[in-house]
Amino acid sequence: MKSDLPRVLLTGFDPFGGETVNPSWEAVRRLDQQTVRGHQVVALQLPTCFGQSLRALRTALARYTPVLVICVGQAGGRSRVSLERVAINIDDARIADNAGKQPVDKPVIRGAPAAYFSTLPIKAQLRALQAAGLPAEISQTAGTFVCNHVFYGLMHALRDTPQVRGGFVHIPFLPEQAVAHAGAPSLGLDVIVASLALIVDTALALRRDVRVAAGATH
Ligand code: PCA
Repeated sequence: MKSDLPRVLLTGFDPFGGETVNPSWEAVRRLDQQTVRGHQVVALQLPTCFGQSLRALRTALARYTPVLVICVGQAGGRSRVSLERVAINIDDARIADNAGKQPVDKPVIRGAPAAYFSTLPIKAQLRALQAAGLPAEISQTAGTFVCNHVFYGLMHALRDTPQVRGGFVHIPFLPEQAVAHAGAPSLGLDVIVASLALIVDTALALRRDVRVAAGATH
């Protein structure tokens, strides 16, 4: 499993909230062991559980010593691949996680900063996706459930190693999931996999982000 190539760690989650699949795991597992710009991709599934997910992520960071980490999660209801800008130090669960835990207004990490920014070149990634005809957006919130929890814990873990970049990407439902959610948008797995491959490629190609407006008024 280990090669001499520098590694990229991609994570996805197990199904939660009554779903039988999670597109984040379905997508990242398709990139497992692929080589992108001289880097080996390692895909890891995290449990959709507060605490446990972060422990699994920290173990993988120590085991694989990746140079780039992109965590991916399902955001049912979103229509585009969402490049997350910021992780916040709060757990506030609207539903129980897969272990039955439902923290309300608890810090992810006590005493740690209020927020961390993604260290991915999200604007360049947005541009690359748009140029390839793949629907994408910058998102100003990763929510307050397990995805934000993992994103925050990742950025906290990487805080003293700026050469290791990290961030989070939310993806829509797959079409087969959207069937059960009237009106919910979806993206096919091939589109999601192609988007993630381009997101990895762009991060490895660029050290610095580009400056293009992609903010929101609300
Ligand atoms: N999405 C959830 C957690 C796991 C996942 O895939 C979230 O957005 O928090």
